[in-house]
Amino acid sequence: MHHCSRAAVPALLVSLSALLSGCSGSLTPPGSGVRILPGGPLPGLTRTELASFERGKLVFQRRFEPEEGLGPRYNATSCESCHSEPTVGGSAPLYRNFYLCMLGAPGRQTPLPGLGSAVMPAFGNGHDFTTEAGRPVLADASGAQLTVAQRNALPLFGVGLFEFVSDATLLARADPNDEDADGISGRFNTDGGNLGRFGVKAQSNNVEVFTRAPLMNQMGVTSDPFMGSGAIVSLGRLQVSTNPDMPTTDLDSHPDPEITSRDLGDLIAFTRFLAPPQPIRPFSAEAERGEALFETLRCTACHVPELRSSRGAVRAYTDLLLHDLGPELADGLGFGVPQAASLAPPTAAGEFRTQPLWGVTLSAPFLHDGRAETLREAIELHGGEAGASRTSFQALTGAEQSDVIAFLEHL
Ligand code: HEC
Ligand code: HEC
Ligand SMILES: [Ca+2]
Ligand SMILES: [Ca+2]
Ligand SMILES: [Ca+2]
Repeated sequence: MHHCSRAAVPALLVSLSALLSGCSGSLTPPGSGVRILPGGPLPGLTRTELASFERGKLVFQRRFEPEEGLGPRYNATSCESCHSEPTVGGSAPLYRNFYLCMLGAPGRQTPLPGLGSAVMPAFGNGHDFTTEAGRPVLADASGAQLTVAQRNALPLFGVGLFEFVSDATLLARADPNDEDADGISGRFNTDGGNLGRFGVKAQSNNVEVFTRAPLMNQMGVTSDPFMGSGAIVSLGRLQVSTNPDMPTTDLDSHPDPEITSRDLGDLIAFTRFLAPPQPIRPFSAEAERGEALFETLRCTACHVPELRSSRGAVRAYTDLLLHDLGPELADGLGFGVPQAASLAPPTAAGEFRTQPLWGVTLSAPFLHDGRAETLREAIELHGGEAGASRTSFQALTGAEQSDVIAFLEHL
């Protein structure tokens, strides 16, 4: 790997990595501005919110020990283990991937016996399964359909703003039966009651659930809920080990809950108030041409540049809806209870939430399991509803394709 060719390195890191690799100056794309490293709080927070954000960052970075409730099974000891690149709150390289595993047919899938969710813990004791090169294999498969998939960590910069996008905004974009006949049929997902916004299948409604779930499923850290009936039962058990209204519990010797409500509140505040990545301004000439092509190719049919929210415009390049990207990407896991559609099956087994593209270049590798190393590969793996967009991309000249990539690199 020659780091000099990577336009993705944030400018604040440029001087250091240039120094180390001895190739100064060539890390930012020609004609482009400066990349400001994300990781800070949203502007305009109250003093109380800001203090909670700062404390929450420390909880996010805390490495839990078994004496503090880590485990008995876990994949990592801190949130930061998987959300660290290029800085706290970001994503992770491929080696942090974990497996999801469910038994049964989509729609009626259950976690493996003895596990509370689809997440496969790699560490700890008491497994009811064995692994083949790290891949889950049931000791007693007993004929049930076994679905295994991988996940690569998502970056968290700005995602808290999705809570401030109204249901009405999401509903207005849904077109489950493709009534405008453009080949694109986005539909919303729900957690069984409330509209989904979080997770690669938009299976979760709010940051609280998507904080308590990884605490439990990735780290084995139990917690008590804040929201009470505000967070509705997750029918398919999703990534939550129990009803999210309920406290999580486990069988280690540490008394539950294993995180105080103050620490949990601060942890939620950290994710909720992380500012989005700042686009590189001004756009280079290439990026400007690429932006126009991005629209011509109809990438914007799913990667909607801007959603309205009660905290202002959210320029995330997503509609937060589910789309079928074809059999090659489909993972067979039916999280959530998606909007009814005559075109699509009742489960989200073949679908994914449109991944936001703000700051995308900072979060390689790409796609839900990190199978794409480059942005170009990610685009070329779009099929299904995005097949026409991909074909149009492939029909561009090499220079035009580079313009599209340059545009993405500026977001
Ligand atoms: C073992 C790796 C790992 C750990 C540890 C981890 N995460 Fe994640 N995180 C992921 C992956 C992978 C996803 C996408 C999962 C999915 O939707 O299936 C994700 C998604 C999220 C999302 C949703 C982002 C979005 O765009 O919708 C939030 C919020 C989140 N994580 C917060 C946390 C918090 C808080 C912690 C610590 C309690 C944590 N994560 C620990 C890997 C991890
Ligand atoms: C039909 C909806 C749809 C269209 C059209 C579409 N995309 Fe996507 N895009 C998605 C979904 C859904 C994902 C997430 C797939 C996954 O995680 O496996 C995604 C993921 C991506 C990613 C990877 C992001 C990441 O962080 O992993 C890139 C880059 C991307 N799209 C670019 C484009 C470009 C460029 C176009 C136009 C040529 C385009 N997309 C058209 C739905 C769409
Ligand atoms: Ca525990
Ligand atoms: Ca449509
Ligand atoms: Ca316990």
